[in-house]
Amino acid sequence: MRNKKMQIRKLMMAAILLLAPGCTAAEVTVEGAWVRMPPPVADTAAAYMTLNNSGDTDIKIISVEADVAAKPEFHSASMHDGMIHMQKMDVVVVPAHGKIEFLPGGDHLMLKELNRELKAGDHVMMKLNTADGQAIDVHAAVRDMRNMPDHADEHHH
Ligand SMILES: [Cu+2]
Repeated sequence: MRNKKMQIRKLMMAAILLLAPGCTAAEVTVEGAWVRMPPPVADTAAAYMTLNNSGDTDIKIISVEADVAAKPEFHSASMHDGMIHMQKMDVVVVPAHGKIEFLPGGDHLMLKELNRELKAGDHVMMKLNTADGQAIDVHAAVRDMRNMPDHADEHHH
């Protein structure tokens, strides 16, 4: 009797799992997004965030939009001969059951052609468009890092 009950339960669980999909909810979640306050004259600012993918498939981000910049783009940063080289990433892959981190001193989202001045506490809205047609909203606050001690090791632009 007990076995039968278990079996029915298992069947019900399976049915629920089968009904659930087509699941349009984004599997990518955004963590700790922020924008570094640029100097007043700058027309670019760097944004940082961690993208987590809880899904079974890699998610490809193929374009970015931002309310404060005409040309947001992901950049990879690498060190050659003591100099940081940046390269535009046409596609950002968030690996299945993994994450990709954009952190100070490393890869970042560059907000190019800012359309207004950014001040500490301002909110920036970004949208990441995936190859499979999802849009991931990113909300980030602008932070003034000029007096932060941990930023001495940085040489961005
Ligand atoms: Cu850059």
